Amino acid sequence: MQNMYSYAREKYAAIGVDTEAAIAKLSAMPISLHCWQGDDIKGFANDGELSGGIQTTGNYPGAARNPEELMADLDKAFSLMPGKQRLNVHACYPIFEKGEWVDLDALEPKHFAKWVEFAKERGLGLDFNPSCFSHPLADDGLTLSHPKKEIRDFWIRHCIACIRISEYFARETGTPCLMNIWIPDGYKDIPADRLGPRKRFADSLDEILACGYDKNLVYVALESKVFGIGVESYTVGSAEFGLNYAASRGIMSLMDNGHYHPTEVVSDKLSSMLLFNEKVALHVTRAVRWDSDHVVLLDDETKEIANEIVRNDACDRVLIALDYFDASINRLSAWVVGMRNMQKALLCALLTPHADFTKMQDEGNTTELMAMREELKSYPWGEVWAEFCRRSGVIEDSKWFDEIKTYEKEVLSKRV
Ligand code: RNT
Ligand code: ZN
Repeated sequence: MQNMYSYAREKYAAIGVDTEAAIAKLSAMPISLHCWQGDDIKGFANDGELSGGIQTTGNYPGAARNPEELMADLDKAFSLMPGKQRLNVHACYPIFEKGEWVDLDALEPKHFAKWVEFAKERGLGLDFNPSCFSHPLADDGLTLSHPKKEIRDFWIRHCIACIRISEYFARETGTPCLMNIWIPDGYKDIPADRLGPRKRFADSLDEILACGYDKNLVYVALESKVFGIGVESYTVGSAEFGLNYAASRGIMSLMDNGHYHPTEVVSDKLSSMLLFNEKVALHVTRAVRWDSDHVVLLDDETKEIANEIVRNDACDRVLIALDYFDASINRLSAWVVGMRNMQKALLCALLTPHADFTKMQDEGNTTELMAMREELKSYPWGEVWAEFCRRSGVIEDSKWFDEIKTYEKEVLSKRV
C-alpha cells in the first residue's frame, strides 16, 4: 500500500505536484453534509407531505423516522467519509420534547439543542436553512412573496427565528454558520405580474435582514432557482434576482448547480463570483434534464467546479455543501458516494499543475495544454486518495459498501 503511494508521490513530483500538500489541503476543507438526504426531507416539524417545487421519488426501505434514527444513520455515513465535514440542518428538523410543538415561526434555539450536542460531540460545524415549504401556509407555492401580508409575515418571522438559531449554532460550535434562504415561490403558468412578487420578496428579505445579527457568526446566503415542479413558467427568486439582491445587500449568493438552464454550468460562473465577492456558497448536486437533485458523481462538471475552486486559490472562499435527495437507493450510500466524489474531485484539482497549464494558455500553447491535461487523467490519483483515506482512518476502497450492506441488514431493514 505504502509503496503504491510512494510511487504516486514520485510520479506527481516529477510534474511539480506535491501530493503531501494536496492531502493536507483536502484534510482542512470542510464540506457540509445535508441532513435531509436521510429521510427524504420529511423532517420532524409536522407529518405533512413534501410540497413546494421539490420532490423526492422512490421508496427505498429504511428511511430515518425520528431524530435518533437520523443521527445514527449520519454517524454511520460520516464513518465512511475521510477528511472534514460540517452538518447542514434544515429548520423542519426541530427536536421537540415529548408533547411539545411550535410552528415554524416560533422555533427557538432550544429546539435544536440536540443537534448542537450531536455536532459538538463529533467536532462538526453546523449550517442552517429556513424551511419555506411543506407547510399549510406554503400550499399555494408562495411564501416570502405572497400577496397576503399575513402570510409573508409568517415566513419573515420564520426566517428571523432561523437567524437566531444560526447565531446559536455559531456560538456553540465556534465556527460561523451559513444560513441559506431558498423559497419555492413561482407560477405554473405565464404570470400577469412578474415585478410585484419580486418586489415583495425583496421587501421581505429586507425585513429579515433588518432584525440585526452578528455577521461574523451568521453568513446569510440567498439561493436562486430557474424553475421547479409546479412553477415551470416563473420563479420569483431567479438567478438575476438572487445575484442583484445579494450584491446590493452585502449577503452571500448561493449557487446550486442544478438550478440553471441545462447548458449553463456553475464552474464557469465561479470566477466571476470570486472577482466581485469575498465568499460564495455552493450546493453541489447533479442535474439530470429537468431534475436538480441526483447524487453527485465524479463527473466532468463536479471536477471542473473543483478545479475552479482550487486554481483560483479559493478553498476558504467557496463554502461547499451537498444538496440532493434520492429516495430510490440506500440513503446512506447516497450520502457517502456524493461526499467521497466531491472530495475526489477536489483532490484531482489539487493534483493538477495549474500554474503550468495557465502558462501554456497564456503563451498560446494550446496543443500542449490539451495533450498534458489528457495525460493527467491517467495519473495515479487513486493512490493518493487511498492514502488520504488511510490517514483519516476510513476505508479507502469499495469495501466501504460492505459496511452499508451490513447496516442495511442489521438496522435499516428492521424499520418497518
Ligand atoms: C431546492 C433547493 C434547496 C433545497 C433544500 C432542501 O431546489 O435546492 O436548496 O434542496 O433547501
Ligand atoms: Zn439547493
